[in-house]
Amino acid sequence: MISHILFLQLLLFIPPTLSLNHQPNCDLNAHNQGSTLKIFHIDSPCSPFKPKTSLPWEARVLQMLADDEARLRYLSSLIAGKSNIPVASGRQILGTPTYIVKARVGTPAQSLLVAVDTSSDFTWFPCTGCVGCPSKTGFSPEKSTTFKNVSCNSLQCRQVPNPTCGTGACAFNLTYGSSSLAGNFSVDTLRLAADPIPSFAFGCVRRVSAGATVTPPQGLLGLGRGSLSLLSQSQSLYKSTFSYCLPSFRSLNFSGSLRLGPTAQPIRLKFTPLLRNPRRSSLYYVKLVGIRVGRKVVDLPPDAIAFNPTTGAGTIIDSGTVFTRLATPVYEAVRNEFRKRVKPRSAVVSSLGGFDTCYSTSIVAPTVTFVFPGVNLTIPAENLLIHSTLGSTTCLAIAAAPDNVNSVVNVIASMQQQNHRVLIDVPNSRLGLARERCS
Ligand SMILES: *[C@@H]1O[C@H](CO)[C@@H](O)[C@H](O)[C@H]1NC(C)=O
Ligand SMILES: *[C@@H]1O[C@H](CO)[C@@H](O)[C@H](O)[C@H]1NC(C)=O
Ligand SMILES: *[C@@H]1O[C@H](CO)[C@@H](O)[C@H](O)[C@H]1NC(C)=O
Ligand SMILES: *[C@@H]1O[C@H](CO)[C@@H](O)[C@H](O)[C@H]1NC(C)=O
Ligand SMILES: CC(=O)N[C@H]1CO[C@H](CO)[C@@H](O)[C@@H]1O
Repeated sequence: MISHILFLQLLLFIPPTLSLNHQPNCDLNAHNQGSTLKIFHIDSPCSPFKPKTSLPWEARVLQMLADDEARLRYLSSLIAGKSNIPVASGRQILGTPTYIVKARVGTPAQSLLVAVDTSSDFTWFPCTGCVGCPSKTGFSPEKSTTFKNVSCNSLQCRQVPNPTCGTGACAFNLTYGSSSLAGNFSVDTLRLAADPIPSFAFGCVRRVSAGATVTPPQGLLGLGRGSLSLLSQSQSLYKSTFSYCLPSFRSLNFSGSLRLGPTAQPIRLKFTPLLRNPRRSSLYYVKLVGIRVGRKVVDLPPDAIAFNPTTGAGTIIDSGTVFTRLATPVYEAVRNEFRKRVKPRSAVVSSLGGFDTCYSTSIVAPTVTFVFPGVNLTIPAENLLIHSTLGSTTCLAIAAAPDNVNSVVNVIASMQQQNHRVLIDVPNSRLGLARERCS
């Protein structure tokens, strides 16, 4: 039954150039009602950051895969007490957070398009006169009547990465290997959709170390679960509850939504326990108990999927990594089963960059199902397979985690979450999932 659905989806697969002529509604305010924000892919026609030169699809996909490697190292480095974050080959890793929302900061409000990152706590914006920031358009604290520097003696200052004291104001320095962001820890009113959040604490970035190409250009909204995150700072308003639907990056004209707070959340979801790992306290962990390829339950080494609060190992849901990454033995077992079940059996496997399971002839692929207590997340073909521009190459869009990451983190990434509603409900320690066509 499931494989029939997948087969249908393959037949119905429409190359992007032919898809519905959907005019984007680029008015970021249009659906910013209540506590719901429109969410866009950073390359969307509605984004001012969309690439100026359009790389061919294959090159873009491979670039995203390469960026993910750095992201994985970043996630894996989020070990309590560790502040030095390694960076891959000089690329900046605040990473590839690929979805943006509109935030308004200060009084009167200044609009910024900030990346949402469910695995970061620290929110920051580039501030006036920032040396080395990629964008001239940031936040101008001097134009806001509600802006304040956080004092060095405050409790908040102690939670900041590498706090130092200038002349009474709390300063931070986020280090990423050879790159870093520095500035003053500040508070101001943050407005998301219709909600004002007074005295919201964030990093006002004044300096970026040379050589770094900082993405995202107008800052980052930290939706992690640690103490400095938006959720921790808006407890009374949002109660550590939010959901999102990420639009597919194949339909860049579509938008999704980020819905903050417990009200108006969908109810028809399936839930699995949400776990907290003290070793990586910003991240949203779930318990992966198995993976099916088609109907076959793949034999996986238990250590490679186990949740371990001592080492930080486990499986996380992340919005900033594009392609799902599995610990090498897990990936290999899944990939081998996938290859076995691809029809026709004579299809020849090739590779494309970091993807090692590609086909240049037309295939029928099995489904892949992530099994969590309470939810079986069956990945539909559109979230499982990457097709080259002309439809001539199809790859399994999952890869092995880089070998050098310390302790196992399996990452369920954004491509596999696209067109799903993901609900994070911290008070009830549960994560909800349902298929939803974002628009
Ligand atoms: C997206 O919108 C742009 C601008 O309206 C249009 O030119 C393009 O054809 C659309 N693309 C898709 C895939 O619908
Ligand atoms: C905050 O600190 C910055 C950096 O030192 C300084 O330029 C600014 O005047 C301070 N702003 C306020 C409101 O104290
Ligand atoms: C952050 O601190 C490091 C180590 O002291 C320093 O080398 C770096 O230049 C600082 N970063 C910025 C952007 O000032
Ligand atoms: C998930 O699939 C398994 C079969 O592998 C089944 O036993 C279980 O009931 C399913 N769970 C849910 C929540 O649908
Ligand atoms: C990086 C940065 O902007 N640090 C400043 C923070 O605020 C203090 C006090 O105003 C300054 O002395 C620092 O230079």
